[in-house]
Amino acid sequence: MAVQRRCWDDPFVKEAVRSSTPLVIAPSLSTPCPLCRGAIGRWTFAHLAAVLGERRLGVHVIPEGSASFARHYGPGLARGGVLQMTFGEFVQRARDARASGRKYYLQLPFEAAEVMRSMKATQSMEGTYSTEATQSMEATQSTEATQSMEATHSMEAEVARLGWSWLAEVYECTDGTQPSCQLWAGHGGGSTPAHYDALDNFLAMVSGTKRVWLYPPRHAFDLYPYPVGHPMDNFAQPDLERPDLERFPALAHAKALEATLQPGDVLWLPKYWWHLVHQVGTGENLSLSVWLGDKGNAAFMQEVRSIPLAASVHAPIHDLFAAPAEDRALESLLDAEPAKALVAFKLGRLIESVAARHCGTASGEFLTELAEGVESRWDPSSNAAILARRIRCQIEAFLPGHSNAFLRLMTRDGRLHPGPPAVEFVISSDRGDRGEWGMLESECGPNLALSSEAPE
Ligand SMILES: O=C(O)CCC(=O)C(=O)O
Repeated sequence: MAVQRRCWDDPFVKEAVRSSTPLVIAPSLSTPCPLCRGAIGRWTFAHLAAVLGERRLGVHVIPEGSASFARHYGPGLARGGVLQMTFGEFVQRARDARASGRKYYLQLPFEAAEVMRSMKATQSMEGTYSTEATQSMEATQSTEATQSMEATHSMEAEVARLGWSWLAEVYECTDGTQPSCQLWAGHGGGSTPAHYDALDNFLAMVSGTKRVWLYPPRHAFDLYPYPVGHPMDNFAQPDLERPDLERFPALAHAKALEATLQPGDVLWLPKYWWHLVHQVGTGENLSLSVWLGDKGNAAFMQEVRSIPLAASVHAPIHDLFAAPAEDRALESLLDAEPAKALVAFKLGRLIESVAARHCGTASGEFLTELAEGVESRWDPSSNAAILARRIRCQIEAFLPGHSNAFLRLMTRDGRLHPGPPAVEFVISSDRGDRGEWGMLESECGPNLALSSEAPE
């Protein structure tokens, strides 16, 4: 199925943003979406090489035969890695790529906080966005913001040309939201493997074509995310361009929405939607991601804390892998309530994180056994049994009557056990913390932690 497509001045755009419905925001009467209008026809490899000069930038490289730019690579550059070079050197390497067989992908993160702040001062946030008003406002802003910077021929001046006020209007961010952005420059053929981000995203196509596959948060467990704590725990383990259904049978349940992005298109990509992005063709491929919003963790933590733990779990613990009707009931519930599906996914990952803390690498086995209902054979005073009870009570509190099915959703089809091969990754961009789930665990974990207050 295709992602819906609407012109950027269609009132539905705001509705799609409000309701977290992915959308391709297309040109209107051949006028590109304001967000990227100032870059279309201007941002070329040659122009950016001149603008960025001697700055050394991170360029991902993958060897001949590879098509997938993971975020983290193996030791050495045998499986790919990240090199530092100027934009000009990247262009040269991209030109030589046909001979070397390698692929290069330049990824330049930058902040646009200042630009958004100055835009806010000059714009009215009221009412519906009209095409004419938009165009004149963007033009004024672009001129004012760039005049002082144009002389320096800087990336800041380039960034100021983008349609920040359109974005602020559409995203309704009057609260000082600070986007983080990334320029993607490739030479075609490579893919960014399936993953989700915890922020909302507007992915603007500037030159070349990208093909995108989107999976809703509800299908997260069908995509076999790497285990919590793995440096790629927001990535799917399988290669979704070449799915191995024998090894990853649950992939058969995950149906993607598809979109092709051309210059002037912007993909509205709500947070936690999984996405796989492929650069089509062999020419210059330039796009821009603008991430906005908050990760929703504060709301999640409040929600989890505010649910009183169920005192007991009424659902009988039986041979849980043989209850398709229960599975279907949970799946229908999550299909009907995408927001609940997202919180359920986060709760599942939190549980995985807590289990890993107590069981180490055996956590996948532990949770899989729990889903199979074997804990009735455990000594009730053992740590494992206490942890199992707390986990069940937490799930029951959030999804009454569905705790068995939820544990199954998390673990069946080998999702957690035996799990992926041992981690052997060089981390190319150190997150410097324990990642999203570690943070949630320290905030919410006490609900689940082993303690003498565990409900019996
Ligand atoms: O365009 C790409 O290759 C990846 C884009 C992406 O993952 C993102 O914008 O979050």
